Amino acid sequence: MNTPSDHNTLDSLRQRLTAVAQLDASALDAEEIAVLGRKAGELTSQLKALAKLSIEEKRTVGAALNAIKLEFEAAFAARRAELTRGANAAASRDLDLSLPGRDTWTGTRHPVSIVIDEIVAIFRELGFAVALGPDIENEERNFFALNFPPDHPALDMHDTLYLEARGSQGEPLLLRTHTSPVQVRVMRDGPPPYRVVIPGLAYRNDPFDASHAPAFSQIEGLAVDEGVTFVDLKATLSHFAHRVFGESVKVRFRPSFFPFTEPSAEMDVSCTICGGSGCAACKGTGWLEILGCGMVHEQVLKNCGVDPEKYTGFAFGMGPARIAMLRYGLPDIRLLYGGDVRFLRQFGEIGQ
Ligand code: 2NM
Repeated sequence: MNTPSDHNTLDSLRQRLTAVAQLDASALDAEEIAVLGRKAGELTSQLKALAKLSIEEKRTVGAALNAIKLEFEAAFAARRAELTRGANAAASRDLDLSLPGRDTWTGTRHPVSIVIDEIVAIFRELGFAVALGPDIENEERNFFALNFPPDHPALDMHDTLYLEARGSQGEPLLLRTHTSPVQVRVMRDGPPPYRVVIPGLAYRNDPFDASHAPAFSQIEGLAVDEGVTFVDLKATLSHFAHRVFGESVKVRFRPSFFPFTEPSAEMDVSCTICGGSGCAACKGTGWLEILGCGMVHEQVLKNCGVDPEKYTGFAFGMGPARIAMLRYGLPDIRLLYGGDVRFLRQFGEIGQ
């Protein structure tokens, strides 16, 4: 080992001193220990070795070593401060407070949901309650209780989606083809009066095209009480049409046929696009078909435990997707079920 009196020793310490200003953070820590460390630091060892020198040497060499020790301490502190300033500067370079905030996209009400909520709200004002039921049903509630004959084409596998699973009586199960089995459940659940609307999904074995979806929303309604007549049906559904499409639309009822109603009708409103003069939207007729309706068939009331001598009622059904297409001028139902956010966000954010 060199002695403290060696010029070599002091020279090499001075070189190390100048190098401190270039060290990175971990090398700085290591060098501080290597030079000033209490057990094995180079300077510490040299200071201990002063003991072997003469009094004269102790004075001069000791002073030089102490001076260089102070310089090391100052150099380590200065380099450490410089490295900290550099790190802070780098962090603030990465954080640009002038950037616009990130867009937080909260989603929208789906146009079909907007229409469903609006229709339900109109009927709730009239005293109708909302009723719900399961999507999986049996043929009895989906067809037979509703007066569909056993050879009705709707029962065919081509039209109805049957499940492989069986019901509790071993009977075939299917995805309901309309929400009407819920009306059957309502009527069997207790005596009239009933005033209910049933929003929900229905399923048909249809290819997905511009006007059909294999799963689609429906809203049906049922009003049964003593003395309910076709006048109540017309007044209720005309009021509804004016609330949805505006007071200025004209309303008409055309005779129609459904297995579960007699008489049956379809309700049209004057075309909301051309005002009734005829255009592409109404195929030149001036009218748009909005819903099907009728007086609940006697046989349906009987099948559901309601006495047709005492009670009468009307029922109706409509497709909110079709109403949304008319309302928003949409040419293809697949726009509503495609889930494309660029399409959906045009209907505004939640709360707007
Ligand atoms: C429609 C059209 C006409 C209807 C009938 C019934 C029930 F259960 F009371 F018999 N529910 N829904 C009905 C009547 C549905 O949809 C186009």
